[in-house]
Amino acid sequence: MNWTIDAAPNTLRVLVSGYQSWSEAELRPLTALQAVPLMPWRHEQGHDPAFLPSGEAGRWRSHTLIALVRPDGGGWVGCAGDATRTFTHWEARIEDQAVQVSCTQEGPEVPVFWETTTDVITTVEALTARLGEHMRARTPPPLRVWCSWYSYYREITLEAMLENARHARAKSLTFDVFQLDDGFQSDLGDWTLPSAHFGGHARDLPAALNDLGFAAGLWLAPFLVGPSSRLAAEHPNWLLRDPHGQPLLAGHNWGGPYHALDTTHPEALDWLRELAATVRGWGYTYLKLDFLYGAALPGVRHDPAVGRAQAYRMGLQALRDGAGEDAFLLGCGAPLASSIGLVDAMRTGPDVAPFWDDESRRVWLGDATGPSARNALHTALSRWYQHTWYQPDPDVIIARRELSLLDTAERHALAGMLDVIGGLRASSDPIALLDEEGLALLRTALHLSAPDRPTTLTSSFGGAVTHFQRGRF
Ligand code: 9PG
Repeated sequence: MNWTIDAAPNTLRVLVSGYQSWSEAELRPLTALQAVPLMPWRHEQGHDPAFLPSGEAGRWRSHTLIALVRPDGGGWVGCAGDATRTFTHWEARIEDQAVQVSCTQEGPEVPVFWETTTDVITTVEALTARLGEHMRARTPPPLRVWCSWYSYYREITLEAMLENARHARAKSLTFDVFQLDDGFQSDLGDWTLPSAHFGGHARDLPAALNDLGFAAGLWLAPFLVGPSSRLAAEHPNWLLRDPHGQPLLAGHNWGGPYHALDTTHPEALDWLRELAATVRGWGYTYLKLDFLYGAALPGVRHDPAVGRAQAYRMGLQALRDGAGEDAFLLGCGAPLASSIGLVDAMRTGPDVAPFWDDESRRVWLGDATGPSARNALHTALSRWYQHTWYQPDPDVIIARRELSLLDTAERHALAGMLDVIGGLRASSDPIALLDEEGLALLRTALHLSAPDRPTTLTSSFGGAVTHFQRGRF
């Protein structure tokens, strides 16, 4: 499908949404350049390798949603009508001083919306809300989570989890969940085997956390498989393949490349269901399901009739089935719109880091998907409308002064923005490292303003009523 827009290209801005949690979402002049990482080995982790930014000025690619905005706030909005089986790809480009927009779909053809509007913001909210009609019911109020990643990283231990939970209780910090992140497991895929340094087993944590008054949360990258894992050795036929029949390289992290599960393989789906049921049985009611893009990569699948979007959805459905309807699932590194209805919350930006910006990587290497407070805020704010799809998770605040390069203004900006974005409130600071100022900032960030978010989208900023449904947050 193609449309020609009747407007001077240099008067327009373009809104793009990004493919997955860590991809950049932004509003920019249409004539500007959409960045693409100069390192090809970074493409799988931040982008859809089958629909990368073009790297040409004046040519913008977006998943699910695109908008072109005139200086008066009016313009044009395109939005997918369904994201459960199909990826919808948009491109806006300048050709002969005119603006062309095209839409292609990967998967069974589904309807798309294309609207001309006097108010882009309202139309974006209305069309994306339709896509979100099948979102899971919001769990009121948004959860407040302590997560081990942004201070302990892979060095987390059972004892450090408990020590922080004890300190949080002693200081009456209002966390709902204590979530153990990456580092407890022996390898990607070998989730029930502990790492050498963890000092115990992940199954021993939930009861102790519950005793301290917190729900237990666990990180998994359920679609990834380490090349040296037991899972890869025992079930090589469950791996997504490249066109040469080799296990597909699904990205580079943890000191090397890794593979992904083929979620069209019935045994792999059974294993996923069982994995989620197992950790639920250990007492984890909150699961952070990370690197979910792995199941949606282009590759050769057991069932070639199943497309990428659908394969992804099948894998996520198996995890939901295993975890149970009442488990709280947070998606991360995940194709965004394709997760609607299966997750409760979703990371809507790249990782926060204890520094503001990484200019060398963002600007000079063309990669704004890397960790930094700036990248996290920029992308999560550019996805403001996605609260009708899931609870947004803008990632953690950092209130500590130690082990951080953030200055006072930056720490406060990060904490304040979480309240603006709404959704999950999270922190990762070792509680014992916080001085009085840090504790005060953390308490402020954990406080939910009410209402957290509008829940109905009948707002019209053109002079009519702005209607927020209050209560039930
Ligand atoms: C654990 C972390 C934390 C964090 C997640 C995710 O592109 N990359 O190589 C890349 C690596 C790690 C990463 C994101 C991107 O962080 O967002 O909260 O759980 O995994 O390993």
